[in-house]
Amino acid sequence: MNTQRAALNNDVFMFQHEIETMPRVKLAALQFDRLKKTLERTYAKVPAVKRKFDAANVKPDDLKTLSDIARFPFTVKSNLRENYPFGLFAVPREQILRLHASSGTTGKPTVVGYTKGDLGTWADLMARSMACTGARPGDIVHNAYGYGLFTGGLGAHYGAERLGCTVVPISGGGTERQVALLQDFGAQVLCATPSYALNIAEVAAGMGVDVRGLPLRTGIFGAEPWSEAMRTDIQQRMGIKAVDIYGLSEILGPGVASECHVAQHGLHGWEDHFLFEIVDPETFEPKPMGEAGELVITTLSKEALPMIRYRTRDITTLSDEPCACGRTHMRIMRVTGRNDDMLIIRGVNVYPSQVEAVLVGFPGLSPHYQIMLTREGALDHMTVEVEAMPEFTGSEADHKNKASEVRHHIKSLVGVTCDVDIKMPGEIPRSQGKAVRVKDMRKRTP
Ligand code: DLL
Repeated sequence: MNTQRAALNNDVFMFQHEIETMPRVKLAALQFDRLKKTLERTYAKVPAVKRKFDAANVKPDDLKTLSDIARFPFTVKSNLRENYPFGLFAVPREQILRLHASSGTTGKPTVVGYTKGDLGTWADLMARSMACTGARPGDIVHNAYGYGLFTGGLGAHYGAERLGCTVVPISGGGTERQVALLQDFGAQVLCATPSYALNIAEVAAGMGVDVRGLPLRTGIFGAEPWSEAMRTDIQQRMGIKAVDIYGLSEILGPGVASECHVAQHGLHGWEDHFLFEIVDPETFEPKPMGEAGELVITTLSKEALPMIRYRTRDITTLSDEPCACGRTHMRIMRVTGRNDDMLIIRGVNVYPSQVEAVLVGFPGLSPHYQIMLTREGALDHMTVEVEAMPEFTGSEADHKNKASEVRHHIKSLVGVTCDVDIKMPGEIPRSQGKAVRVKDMRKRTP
């Protein structure tokens, strides 16, 4: 193991070296074997899934090659709600050691469960993901993901312990205290949503603390869409490497995929545990490697809650190009946004992260923004509110000029016409977890 490690880039430390560098042909064989077993078990144990397969006239035996997965029906979020709370579990409730849930905006929460085996797999995959981002055994991990029903806090917690790190289980909020503990304990690794990391950096600056002077080295940021511009901004402010991590509770929680600190370009999706597909979000036809569409994931090892072709609603592309780090698992490129977060403004499709890419790093602006949606007659209207930098002490006319400059950039780079309102520092609400980027006031206007 050590000699193999030494043969690779010195910088590359892998938590599960043999698996992470497995030749793709072997990986596909492992996937086929695990997929077959997952289909058989789910069909036998989950009546709601059996009914769906039967209605689609397909049986686990119909899987002859990996690409036959396209014959099986999708699972969507509403299937979890219809079977609330435990109806999709494939094991007796007594074998479930942990529940998590996401609140959602309407109706019942989505409930997910884990067996002892699932919790072990999750800790392993999070340890693998964290090592991939550059965390090392012995590091102090300041974990500012929320603890509780959200999977972020406990997911990162057990992964960091599994890797051999010292965990500071601080959760989100109490930002001045976060800064004090980052100073006192000297954490090397920060786990947070990117928007909360920005909040921490800002509060630190207000307290006269320069985060760049602290031992912090790596930021493991995810749970919400963020742009390359935001990465550059956070890296400069905090003097760290900011690395993307992806996951969703229905599939596992964090640790489904993770960027490597070597390339910082796309997230290695852990293919020994998940099968990734991209489908056209309208026709649901499979899309070839490299084409954008909706990410669909099938679990290959989950015991409590196996998921067959779960439609994530996340828009991205897959890449099986070799990576500089030596890992062979394919990469999920940056998730630009969710299907259901896409705004249609006067016929133009817009993701908030595209607007973010224009705003962050724009001279005179701070990276705090919000998108307000209103209705004017029959037309939807978008106003982008963004804060001026504290140093930008222009007159009202300067603010107007800046707003019109930003409006032009959004028009030419994103293609949408909007208003821009430059706010004073501190006027945009700060996030402690997943940032609320869009305020939809259309329902309130007649
Ligand atoms: O957000 C799990 C997680 C925790 C991931 C901590 C990473 C770090 P959910 O609350 O179920 O789970 O939300 C899942 O969040 O479908 C995406 O839309 C979005 N998301 C998660 N990670 C990223 C990312 C957790 N790196 C939903 N980039 C997913 C963009 C992300 N969107």
